[in-house]
Amino acid sequence: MKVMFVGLPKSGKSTLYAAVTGKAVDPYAPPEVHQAVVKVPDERLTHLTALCKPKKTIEATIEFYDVPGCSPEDAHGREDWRKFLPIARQAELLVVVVRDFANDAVPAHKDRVDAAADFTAMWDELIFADLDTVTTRVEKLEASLKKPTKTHDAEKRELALLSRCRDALESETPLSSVLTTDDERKLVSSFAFMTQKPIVCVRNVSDDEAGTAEGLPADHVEASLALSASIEAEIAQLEPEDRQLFLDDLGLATPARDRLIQTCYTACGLISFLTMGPDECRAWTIRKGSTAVEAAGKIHTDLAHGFIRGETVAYDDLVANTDMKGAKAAGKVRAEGRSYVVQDGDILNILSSA
Ligand SMILES: Nc1nc2c(ncn2[C@@H]2O[C@H](COP(=O)(O)OP(=O)(O)O)[C@@H](O)[C@H]2O)c(=O)[nH]1
Ligand SMILES: [Mg+2]
Repeated sequence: MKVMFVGLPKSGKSTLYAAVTGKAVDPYAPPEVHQAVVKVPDERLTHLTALCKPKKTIEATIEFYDVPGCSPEDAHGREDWRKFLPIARQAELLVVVVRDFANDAVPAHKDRVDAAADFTAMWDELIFADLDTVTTRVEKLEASLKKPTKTHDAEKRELALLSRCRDALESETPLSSVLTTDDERKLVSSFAFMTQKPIVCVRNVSDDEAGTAEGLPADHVEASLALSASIEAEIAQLEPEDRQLFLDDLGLATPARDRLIQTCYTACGLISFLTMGPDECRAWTIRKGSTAVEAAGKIHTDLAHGFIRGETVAYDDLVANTDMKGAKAAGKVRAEGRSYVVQDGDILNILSSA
């Protein structure tokens, strides 16, 4: 999964990126996109590893991107930001970071601390970016339809859909509400519209609010959470044994990295299933609602082709019965067919003729 941090300048995107990835960003470097792959923390996988002592353990991963800030008020600022849009369009999820902390040393963008207004400003930019794409394409299609071409029917269909998209964007409706069928989404998939992506809103609060603040209520978002990016970036630098003490002091159960990753999973409709054995214990990411044969295909296409059945046990059932042997004895290991809907935390063993 690719996750992109977007927001106004000085909202704390790079600080949050450092907190989540452990990689600091030089604030004086020229604006550029930063990218890092983060292992998804999963206590279940840690426990299975302790149980099986496999040769290797492979965590699920998530890619984070830090995109330079957007200054919509001035034409250059908008143009500069739009240079990064082709990269931002590759994201499956946008994390909009809004500033809600005072810091005299680093004045806020336009000297304003107003998280709700900043979220709206960023949201408008996403709408404008899509509207530009749609308008340009509509004009091209209209011109093309005036000439005799063999592709008229397909062009007419696309034009009808994009005209609906344009109307929606003009009334500030995200394209996720317009493109509701697989056919519609396929027809315009090459545009990778920004307002089609799920959004998580992060309210970046001051250090003293780190343990108490709540997420910003905002329209069009899948989830909202509050954190203090600067304190979380400090926590990320600590040795693991000191980290929990620091978090306890702040009244936090887990670091922002874990909370954010969990929120991204939920916002994208993703879950994890696990595989275990003497060679390898591994966490896999799939869409919620995926079937056993789709999960098999995630591991290897051959496993899906030759699918016979999936031996399945819920993680909690395995733990409650100590190990796989115990779970089997307690009747908790089920044989499931190809259409079984995989649940978060299922431990799967796929039997295949391949
Ligand atoms: N007090 C405080 N300062 C922060 C916080 N988050 C970021 N900053 C500071 O604000 C400045 C801008 O942050 P940065 O992450 O570079 O913002 P970006 O422009 O959105 O990438 C940096 O000097 C950070 O140290 C926070 O939660 N609290
Ligand atoms: Mg930055």
